[in-house]
Amino acid sequence: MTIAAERMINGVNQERKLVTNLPGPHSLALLARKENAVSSGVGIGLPVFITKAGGGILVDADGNSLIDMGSGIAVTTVGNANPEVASRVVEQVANFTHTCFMVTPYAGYVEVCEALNELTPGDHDKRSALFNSGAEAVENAVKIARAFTGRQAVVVVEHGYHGRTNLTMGMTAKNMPYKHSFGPFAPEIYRVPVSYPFHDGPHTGTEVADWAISRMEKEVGAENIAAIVVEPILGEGGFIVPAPGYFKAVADFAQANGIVFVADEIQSGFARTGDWFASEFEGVVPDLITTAKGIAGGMPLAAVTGRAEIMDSVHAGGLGGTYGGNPVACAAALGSIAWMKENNARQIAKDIEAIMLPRLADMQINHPTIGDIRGRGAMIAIELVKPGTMEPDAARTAALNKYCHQHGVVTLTAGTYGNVFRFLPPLTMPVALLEEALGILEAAFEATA
Ligand code: PLZ
Repeated sequence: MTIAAERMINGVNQERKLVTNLPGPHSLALLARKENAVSSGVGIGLPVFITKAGGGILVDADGNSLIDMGSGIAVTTVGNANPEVASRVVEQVANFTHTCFMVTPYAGYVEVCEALNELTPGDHDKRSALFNSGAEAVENAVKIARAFTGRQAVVVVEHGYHGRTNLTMGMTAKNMPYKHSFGPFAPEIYRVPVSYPFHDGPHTGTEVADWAISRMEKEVGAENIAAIVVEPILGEGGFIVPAPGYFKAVADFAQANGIVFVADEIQSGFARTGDWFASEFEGVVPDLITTAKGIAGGMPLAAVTGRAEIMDSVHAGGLGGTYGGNPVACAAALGSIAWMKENNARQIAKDIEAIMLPRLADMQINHPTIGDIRGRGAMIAIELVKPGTMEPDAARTAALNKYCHQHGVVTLTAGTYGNVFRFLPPLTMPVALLEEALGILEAAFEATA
């Protein structure tokens, strides 16, 4: 086992400890101020205000220590305030904070692009460009694919999630809370079936890929498609792992038709699933890959990486933005990537899977509401149904989430039907804390039965 066993990480005692009800009085006071100061459109999962974090623990304003099973939505893969990230950020921030790479450049940006070109699948000639958020990376992947192909159509899949900007809202499948009342959305976005093994009955991955391909041919026309954008494991959609063959068949169709195949690895990337990138599991080499979240240990950074001839097809000056590849975020990314290499992050993710999957399978025996257990590495989920049916149980999912929150475990839900409970622990999660969190989940099943 390579998972952390220390009691103290980054000055944070690796112990769940509740000294008040959650949220405690300091958090409640801050929440009242939040309600007066922050748009109510910005929601909060668990309103405990965080003051310090590290390893597998978040400490709140009342001195409660909570187990972090979400990593800030798959971001702090190397742990919160990982010293390797924090020290490089401190050094960079003291030297200079910003120049704008397009005005006067700096080495960190180039070094992050070199690392991305090395770590992403395929040994062809690659280039990268850096941005601030996942949505911005997806937008730019579409811009690049359109410039390269001279085509307009963008194909996405059911249950897909790509962001909250206008284009990426249109590319996202789920209405609430992402799209409702925010249209009209950008044109030329087409949605095709995705392999969802738990719901596909007897249909195989390649069969569903055939339906998707037929839809593209008949409804869009392959020669009109600039890009197909797919998450190799669908994140917000509920950690849907397409059946073997689906992802590959769609990628092969893209290749055969001059379509740019874009893997959105913003949630699944950077060692999260036990490979550097989830595409590798099926041996798919995407033309372009979008990354963000886990790339920089919590600093905002995103990227598009891909085939040199595609990335270089854009006119000079066509890609950029004031902050894209900010030097502090680049320093954080270099620290995060160094930590992942030095600590064999991919193996840690596999170790976490090896603890979680059998434990969840045990729970399923007594709790048949667990209809499906899926995911890879440190990206694991359960889908909850009314026992013996396929009917989604969003109410039970919410009740479980609430129980975990009240007992000091920060958990997240997901899924188009709101019935997926997902786990994204940081790779610095000590084994004992991971097991404790699973114990609380089991108690949550009993308490909400
Ligand atoms: N593509 C695959 O998972 C972000 C969204 C949280 P940004 N997922 C978390 C929320 O409710 O806004 C995501 C993703 C995939 C793109 C994105 C978008 O990344 O950095 O949030 O823009």
